[in-house]
Amino acid sequence: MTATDALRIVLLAGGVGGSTFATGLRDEIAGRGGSLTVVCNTGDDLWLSGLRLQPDVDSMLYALAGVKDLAQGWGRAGDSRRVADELAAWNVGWEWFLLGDLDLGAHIARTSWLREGLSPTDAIARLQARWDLGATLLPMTDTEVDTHVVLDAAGTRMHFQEWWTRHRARLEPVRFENPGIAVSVPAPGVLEAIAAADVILVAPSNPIVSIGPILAVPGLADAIRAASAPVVGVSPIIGDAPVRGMADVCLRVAGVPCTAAGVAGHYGARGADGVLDAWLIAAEDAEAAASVDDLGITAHVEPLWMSDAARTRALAVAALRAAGI
Ligand code: FO1
Repeated sequence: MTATDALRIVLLAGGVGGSTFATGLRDEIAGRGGSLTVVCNTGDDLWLSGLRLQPDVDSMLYALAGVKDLAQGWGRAGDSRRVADELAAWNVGWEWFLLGDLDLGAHIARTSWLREGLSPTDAIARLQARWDLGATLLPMTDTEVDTHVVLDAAGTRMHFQEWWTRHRARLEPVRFENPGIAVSVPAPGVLEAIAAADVILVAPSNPIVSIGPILAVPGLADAIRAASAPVVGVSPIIGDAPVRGMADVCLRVAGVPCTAAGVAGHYGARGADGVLDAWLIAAEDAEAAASVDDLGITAHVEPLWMSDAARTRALAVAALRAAGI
């Protein structure tokens, strides 16, 4: 690309960590006149209290709009729970899964548009039109592929959100399943964005239940492998522990070591049927650089903690630098 071309970035991301990284990226490329398309995980979506919830999409939406509850990592800042308390009194929904009043507005809007016949992509387009996000938000697929956590050989299962929020990932799973993912198709615009990208980034999101479902949508990983853009990932593991959340349990279930190199190996090198060209790891994991390089993935040691807006933006700069931009 030349200096006059607008930089086109595609980010694959989950909700909590992914949306933080996306804000830094958006802030950085705004000054460079670039465009950002976020392909968001919809594997943790669910129907609850008659409403369609898209937790990762909404975390991304709220973060980019500047209305996310940053301390909590999800939901709207300054939200209240008047409706949630009423629903609990009627024993509707899950008492352990809080739907704030402002958040409920998004769920009701989405569900009413879906009932009118809009696709999830179109509903998300309407939701994001409310704010100037500085990015385009796409779901990975319009097909419902909610994640199930299978708990035993007999196939006993629960929805991922129940396992994650009610049981705090303490029940040992046998595996995760996304029913229907084998026949899902990438949402409109996803393959086109990947093909046209100048750089493809993989956010520091949960590799198994956030990035995993995105890459499992048929055709999506192949499109990344076929893309002309470099693919750079950011490790969600620092010092052998997840930056946030309970990704260590998910990695163990999938048989992936909870290390920066382990996750790089899980994603694999593009040259070896994987998706990565480069992988950002923290200084705490610098000794893993050689084994990442041995996978055919170029390791870059960078500060990965997104502890404030400046550090988050610096991480976005580092990811673009690793892509040669
Ligand atoms: N996470 C929680 O730990 N407790 C909750 O009560 C909760 C409610 C909730 C409601 C809407 C929403 O979009 C997300 C919500 N989350 C909640 C976050 C969510 O369960 C997970 O952190 C993500 O799905 C994991 O990616």
